[in-house]
Amino acid sequence: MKIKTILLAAGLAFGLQGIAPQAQAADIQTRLIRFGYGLNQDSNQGRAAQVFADEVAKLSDGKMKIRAIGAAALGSDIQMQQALIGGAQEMMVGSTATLVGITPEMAMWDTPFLFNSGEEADKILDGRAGQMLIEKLDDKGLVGLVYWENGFRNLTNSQRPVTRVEDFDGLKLRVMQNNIFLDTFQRLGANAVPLPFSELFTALETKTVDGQENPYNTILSSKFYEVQKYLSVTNHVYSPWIVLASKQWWDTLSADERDVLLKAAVASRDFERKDTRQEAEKALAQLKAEGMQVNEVSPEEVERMRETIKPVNEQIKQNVGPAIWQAVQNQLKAIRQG
Ligand code: TK8
Repeated sequence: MKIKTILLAAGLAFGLQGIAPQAQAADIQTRLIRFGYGLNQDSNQGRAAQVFADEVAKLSDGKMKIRAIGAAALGSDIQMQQALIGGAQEMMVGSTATLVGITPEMAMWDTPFLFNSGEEADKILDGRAGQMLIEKLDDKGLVGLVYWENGFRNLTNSQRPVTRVEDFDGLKLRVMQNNIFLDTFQRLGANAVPLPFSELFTALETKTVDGQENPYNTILSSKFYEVQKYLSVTNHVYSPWIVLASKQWWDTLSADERDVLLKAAVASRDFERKDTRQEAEKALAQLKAEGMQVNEVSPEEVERMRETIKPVNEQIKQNVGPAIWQAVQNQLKAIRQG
């Protein structure tokens, strides 16, 4: 009898205690979230999208469902950005370079030879400067969550090995849809053609363009080696990807729901960078095995390329403004001094 009373009291106590956490239970609704991306499902982008989806499901007890849709099935980067702004799509991941039309400051990340390593990029992107740029998206109808690694870009083409600046001459190169990339490759002497990534494979296959530039991972996962003979190791720029949400939709979410998405985004970012770097290390050998002819570019020639395209920095400075430009330079200096 006594034991029963104690148990009853304990049960009551637990029951009462149970009420408090329940009253504060996470404010999470059942939601279906479309998350679009441009690369194939079997790519570093696709794998990280899956990690994001799994993480969101886990943190929301399965209430928030990410439907990850790859291969640009929801549209090119720019089309998806517009869908987010209009509230017709919830989330996406894509290149910061394709955002420059909406947020000119994003051109910061198009600065040729800005970063010396992925780790250096992480520090800047996850630090104050990266945050300053993310904030610029706010009044454009977009919310930026985290940066993923697209990576150092390298040149491929079907015509010839590019070992010197002169080899760019007349090459018809697809570039991302942004004036900085257009200007950069025009200065090198190429005939630069802006095209969405979603049209790139076909453009290469039909020889509408001779070449393109992207990280090893993408050259591999998009099977560009099937239609491109030459790969020149230029590492001319480090490209981030950015995970975006529709601001219109984000504003309807509870604080708990936003928290789930932010935490999952950080987890996906950490996974993605590791995965991308591991893959990149092996990718060059795989591309050679697929028959690509790979050439290095000598430090002297890299220096000549750097000098040739230096004037684009002025254009970028104008786009981003002196505050952000200087913040990045200062932070880089601090990192390099250790
Ligand atoms: C994928 C693109 C791609 C980018 C490009 O949607 O366009 O070349 O490097 O990753 O964002």
